[in-house]
Amino acid sequence: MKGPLAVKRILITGAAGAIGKVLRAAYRGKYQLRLSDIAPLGEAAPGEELVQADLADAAACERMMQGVDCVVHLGGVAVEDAWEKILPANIAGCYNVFEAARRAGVKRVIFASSNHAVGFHRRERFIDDRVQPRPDTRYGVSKVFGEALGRLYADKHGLSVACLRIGTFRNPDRPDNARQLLTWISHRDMVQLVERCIDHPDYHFIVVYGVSNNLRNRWDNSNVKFLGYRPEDDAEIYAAEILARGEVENEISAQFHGGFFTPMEFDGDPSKID
Ligand code: 15L
Repeated sequence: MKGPLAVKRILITGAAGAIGKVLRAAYRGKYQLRLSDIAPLGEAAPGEELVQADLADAAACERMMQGVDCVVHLGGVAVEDAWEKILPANIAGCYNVFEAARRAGVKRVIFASSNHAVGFHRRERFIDDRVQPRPDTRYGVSKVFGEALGRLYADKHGLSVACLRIGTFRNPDRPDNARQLLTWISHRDMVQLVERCIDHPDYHFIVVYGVSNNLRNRWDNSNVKFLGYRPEDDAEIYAAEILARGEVENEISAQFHGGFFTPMEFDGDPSKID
């Protein structure tokens, strides 16, 4: 990063989505917020600027980037979808965001990656930030692409970049099934994690797992202790109740970190996936 980061204005892309809405409410008054989405964003509150735009539109990305200190890039398709949807939103859109940030002199980009970038690692393996990409879907491939772009823009252009491999951000208060005993992140932990990534004065390129303090967590964040992320919630208090339901996870899903994304369109051989 070129010089210390003093954050004034944050651009949140995908601000009308599930994570965006929660961050918007939590950061109102704390940062100057520029909120962008292709979907309607409602009325602007004091301290907010709203930009309705398509991230596949490079010129629109350049305009929304002016005067921004830090981007929280959440925009794009958030689940598996057809390539025709993933390509403009998650590939071209992600490129447009990083490139517009570079051109505008933005110092930091926090990219919402996903556990699905590494979804085909076996679940019995505890994985960290250095494991190879093993996407489980086209969506997962788009997250690997975004992480690679982040690495490029950090090394080549000096942007400070954090890639958040988010687990399951759904129910604010509790996990909903057995896999989420591992992968759940509560809303308040997500707010804390992104805030730490915004406020930390100096890092070059980091990969962080977005997960609560779950007893059954299988993702190692020891590389980013310096951020001071101290998740407050633990899915485990719901474990007995969830496991008593006796739900059986899909045979393929249960073997891999990516869970229910891994059996989608699956016609491979699980025994070959080491
Ligand atoms: C994701 O990346 C998705 O955006 C979300 O819908 C969840 O399915 C989550 O991963 C998960 O792995 O549970």
